[in-house]
Amino acid sequence: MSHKITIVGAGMTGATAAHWLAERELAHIALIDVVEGMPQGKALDLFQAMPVIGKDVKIEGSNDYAASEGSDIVVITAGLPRKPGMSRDDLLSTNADIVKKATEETLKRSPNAIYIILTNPLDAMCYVAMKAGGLPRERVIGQAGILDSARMRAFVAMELGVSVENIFCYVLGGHGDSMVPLTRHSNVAGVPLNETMPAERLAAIVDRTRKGGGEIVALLKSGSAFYAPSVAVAQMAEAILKDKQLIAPCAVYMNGEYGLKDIFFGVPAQLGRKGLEKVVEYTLNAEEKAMLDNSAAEVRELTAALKL
Ligand code: TXD
Repeated sequence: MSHKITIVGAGMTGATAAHWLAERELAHIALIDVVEGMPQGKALDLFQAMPVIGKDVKIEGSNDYAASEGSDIVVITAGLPRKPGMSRDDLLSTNADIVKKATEETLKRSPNAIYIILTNPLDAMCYVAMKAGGLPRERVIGQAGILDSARMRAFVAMELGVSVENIFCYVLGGHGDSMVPLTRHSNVAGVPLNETMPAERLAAIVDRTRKGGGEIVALLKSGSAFYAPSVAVAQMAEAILKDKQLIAPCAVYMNGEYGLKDIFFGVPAQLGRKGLEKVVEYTLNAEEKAMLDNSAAEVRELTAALKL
């Protein structure tokens, strides 16, 4: 296997992403974290699972960026997670410094890497990574939309008792409470979503989706969601390394699409070996466009607060 993925931040999402990635036997993995011994311990433990599942993946843990050398993809999860009652935006300045350093240090050792960002506040942290690395927009992609859409799909599956595989939902916009679940573009085995249940049930699902991250933070008491966010990373990495041209909602740099410029924003993105290959533009009605513009205004404000 010739591919390599570095994950900076070996906490809940980082280590679980390593787990999903190793199961797919996609690439060798380097796990990097500031906590002494922790990435080494998790890497060794995960490697010791490989004989059982029969996957030949090398997994190295380190406190030193030297371990990231020669990566095709760098995943950045390093940062502080939300505590109950804390907004994603409270994390802005602390996490910006962490993401900047992680980008600079990894880029020195992997000049062609494609970056997948997870650290919150997500859309602003993608911007930090792009600026810190002087990267073209193709190479910085934020993970949020696959997760938010998967949450909506899961809630629809619970409601209808239908296989999750039959359910397609698209949540666009910023990764905050103003995200935009596009019910008109969502469907269950081809049947428009709004024909599958009463309007108030659908409205409840839209609301629960928007608050989906907070629901889990409140239940866990410490830390935030990690299984679903990290499997989304694995899906993105697979699409990139296998050049799948997979269309999935991701945070990407807007260059006029959807009438938006100079912010990272969740839109349907086609992923392949170049990273972002193309932004897919849906036809939106006035109400949908207004919801996206509202979400974009929030992201713009937060991005401006970075003062980059
Ligand atoms: O969908 C999404 N985008 C998200 C994002 C879903 C879930 C979590 N989301 C955000 O990702 C969350 O709000 C945080 O900003 C990050 C990481 O969440 P995670 O749950 O993985 O947090 P952990 O378990 O605290 O792990 C973070 C690790 C931890 O081990 C720290 O020691 C490490 O980051 N860390 C660092 N590593 C390297 N370098 C530096 N400077 C550093 N600082 C902290």
